[in-house]
This record gives sequence, C-alpha cells and structure tokens, in this order.
Amino acid sequence: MAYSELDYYAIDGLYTEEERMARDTVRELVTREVMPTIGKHFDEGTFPTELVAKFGSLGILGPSLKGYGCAGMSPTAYGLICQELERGDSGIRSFCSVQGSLCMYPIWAYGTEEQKQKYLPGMAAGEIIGCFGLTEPDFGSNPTGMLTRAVKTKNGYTLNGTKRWITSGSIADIAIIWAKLDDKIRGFIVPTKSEGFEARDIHGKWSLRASITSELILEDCKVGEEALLPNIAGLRGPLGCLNQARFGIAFGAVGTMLACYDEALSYAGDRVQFGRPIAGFQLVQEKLATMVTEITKAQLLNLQLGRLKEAETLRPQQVSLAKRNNVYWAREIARTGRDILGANGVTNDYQCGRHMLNIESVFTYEGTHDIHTLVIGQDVTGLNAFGS
Ligand code: TGC
Ligand code: FAD
Repeated sequence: MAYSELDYYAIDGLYTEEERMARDTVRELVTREVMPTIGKHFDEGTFPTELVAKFGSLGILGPSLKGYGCAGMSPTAYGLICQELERGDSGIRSFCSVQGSLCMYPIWAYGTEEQKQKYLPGMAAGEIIGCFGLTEPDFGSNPTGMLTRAVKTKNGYTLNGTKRWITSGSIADIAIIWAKLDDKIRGFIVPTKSEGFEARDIHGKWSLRASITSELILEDCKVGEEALLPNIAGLRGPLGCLNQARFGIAFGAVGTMLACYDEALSYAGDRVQFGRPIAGFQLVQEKLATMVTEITKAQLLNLQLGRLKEAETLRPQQVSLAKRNNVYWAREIARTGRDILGANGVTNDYQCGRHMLNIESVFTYEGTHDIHTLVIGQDVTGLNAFGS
C-alpha cells in the first residue's frame, strides 16, 4: 500500500507547491531506493554510497543554499526533505545534514568566492563529500575546550589534534576542521588526502549503523593558506552551522515518528490476540492517540519553525526547543511502536527497532537533550547553568 503521511490537522495545505513537491519527490525516492535495502545496510554496518549521486541529481544536498549549483529551496522545503529522509533512516538524513548544513553551509557563509566556486557545485552534485570535525574525545558538549591546534607556517597552516564521532569521516573528500589558531576557534577546509590526515572508522555501534562514523587524526597535517575560512572566528562559527543542522533534525525526527506510527498502526490492525485486533484494546488506542497527538504538535511546531526561518527572525533558542521536543518524542514514539509490535518489534523484519536505536544518537548529537534544556533555561532566566 502506498505510504501516506498522518495529517490530522490538514497541515499539508499550509505548505507551498514547491515544498510539497520537494517532499513528495524525496518520499518517492526513499520508498523506492532506501526502504528495500536499508535493513541490510543497518545489519552490515554500511552506508549506501550509491545514493549520493542521486541525492545530488535531485538537488537535495544543501537544498536551501542559493547559487553555486544549489537548489535555493525554502528552509521549510529543506526541513521536509529531512523528514522524508529520516522516515527511511536517521543515517541517511545524517549524511545529508552533514553535507549540506555542516559542510556546504560554512563554505557558503564564511568562505571566500574562490572556496565557494571550488567546492560548492561539486558538493551539491554529490561529487565531493564533506565531514564536520568539531567533537573531540574529551570535548563533546563543551567544544570550547577543544585541544586541536592550528599553527601558521610560511605557506599555510599545520594542524594537530583528534576529532571523534565524525559522520562520513572516512568517505569524505574534505573535512571542515575546527581548531584553535592563536587561541581563537577557526574553521579550515582540509582535503582528506592531505599529508598527516587519517580517518579511522568507529565500529560496534548499536545506533546509526547505516552511517559511517570515524575518528580523525591530524598529525602535523599541512594545508595551504586557502584552507582557512576567513570570515568567521570563535565558537559562533561551528554553532552557526549547527543551527542549520538542528533545524533539519527537528523535521527529521518527525520522519522517525511517522515511520513508527505508520508501522505500529498497521500492525495493531492486523495482529489478533484474545479474539480481536490489538488495535481494538483501549491501552493500545491510548498509545496510538498519544502518537497522533505528538506527531501533530511536532508538525505544527516545524511549520512555524520554517516560517520564522524564512522571515529571518528565527533565534537559535527556538531551534533548540524544536530539536529537543521533536527528538524526545521521536524516541518515545519509536519505543512505543516497538512495544506494540511485541516480539516482532525486536527483529529487523520491522523498522521500529531500527528507528528506536538510531534515535539514541540523534538524542545525543547536535547538542544533547540536556544541552538544549539549558539553552532554553538560559534564554528564559538569563542565567547560564552550563558550568562555571
Ligand atoms: P557561549 O558563550 O554561549 O557562546 C559562544 C559564542 O557563540 C555564540 N552562540 C551561537 N552562535 C550561533 N548559533 C548558536 N546556536 C549559538 N550559541 C551561542 C554566542 O553568541 C557567542 O558568540 P560571541 O561572538 O559572543 O563569542 O558558548 P558556551 O561555551 O557557553 O557553549 C554554549 C553551548 C553549550 C550551548 C554550546 O557549546 C553547544 O551547543 N554545545 C553542544 C555541542 C554540539 O552541539 N556539538 C555538535 C557537534 S556536530 C554533530 O553532532 C554532528 S552530528 C552529525 C549529524 O547530524 O549526522
Ligand atoms: P558529553 O558531553 O560527555 O555528555 C555526556 C552526558 O552528560 C550527556 O547526557 C550530557 O547531556 C550530559 N552533560 C554534559 N554537560 C552537561 C551540563 N553542563 N549539564 C548537564 N548535563 C550535561 N560530532 C561532530 O563534531 N561531527 C559529527 O559529524 C558527529 N557525528 C556524530 C555521529 C554519531 C553517531 C554520534 C553518536 C555523535 C556524533 N558527533 C559528531 C558527536 C556529538 O555531537 C557528541 O556526542 C555530543 O555533542 C555529546 O558529546 P559527548 O558524547 O562527548 O557527551
């Protein structure tokens, strides 16, 4: 049966034609190309690299950036693309978030004209893959403490340090590396073929298995003058990129919710216990009603999130609220979906279990749930509760 999205509050009519078209195109791609193979990729711990060129040809890599071969769609269209990708798998959405929001965006926003011309068209086409190195083994939630250093040399810079948990690290052609230069955080475009650069994959993940996660080791890694992103300094550089990616994750989380709800509803209608479909029991209906309620609230939240971004009035704290709320509920809904599926829910014949495992990473990356709690707390109280 063809997939149709839960739309309890007739939200579909509030999107533009372009937004619906972008969503439906990606929905169709995910149904046709992701769903049949994603379970196998998750099982084997591989990323479907064959999809990257298709993403490029559909214009969904950096889709809301303007110029340089990018599609220039609305932020809401970008969000709906993330929603559909994550309905397939968080790892697929992750790849696109990292490519568009974390790698293309800093070049587009902070780079020189030469850097933009050199990288963006190839990245939009999926010919150049990027990764984003902010987190380090000992500095996750608190990236300000990073140990990676850049030192100016005669012809460029030498970088030393280790980045960990880096999505697409070993398949990337370039890495956006955040390092301290004269004690100030700066961004560098580091070709992964550079002398002194090494990517080692992290194995044994329970989550985001259809995504490559790596450690990046920079040992006297030499890059030219042209590697520095000149138009940004300080933590607001990487955080500016994270605002873009967190926006996409807020929508992506709805994709996880929709996938799990859809599967749980269908299963509950088919599965008979005590002489009737389990969907006919009050306790199961309560679970489904909660799912419908939280999905609808998250869809409405995202719609306004997109409209605020389009009006250029969106504040980072509002993005934090959406990431925090939607990922929290995606996590609850994935677990509830798994529960409704009974024992079948713990096998990879069904998708709730895979989404349930994936969402643990999403809960932690791009700012943990707790960090976004504190961002909102600071916003409304004026008091910083992060640390010192
Ligand atoms: P703080 O003193 O508050 O701010 C330092 C400077 O940054 C500015 N700023 C922001 N700018 C843009 N966007 C934001 N969201 C911003 N938040 C703060 C701020 O105005 C200030 O600017 P300036 O010019 O005055 O210096 O910084 P802090 O050290 O107290 O840290 C704040 C905190 C904890 C919120 C921040 O460090 C944080 O967000 N931590 C979480 C780290 C994180 O999210 N890491 C993600 C790594 S990448 C990733 O996970 C990719 S997953 C891959 C995938 O999607 O698949
Ligand atoms: P920690 O910061 O050590 O946090 C551990 C726990 O302590 C959490 O519950 C946290 O909420 C809590 N905590 C921390 N500080 C506070 C506080 N002040 N108050 C209350 N509680 C607190 N990073 C990148 O740079 N690029 C990537 O591409 C990337 N991809 C990732 C892919 C995956 C699959 C995963 C799992 C992570 C990825 N990350 C990436 C890293 C991710 O951003 C970090 O894991 C995240 O920022 C949290 O850091 P941490 O794991 O070091 O946890």
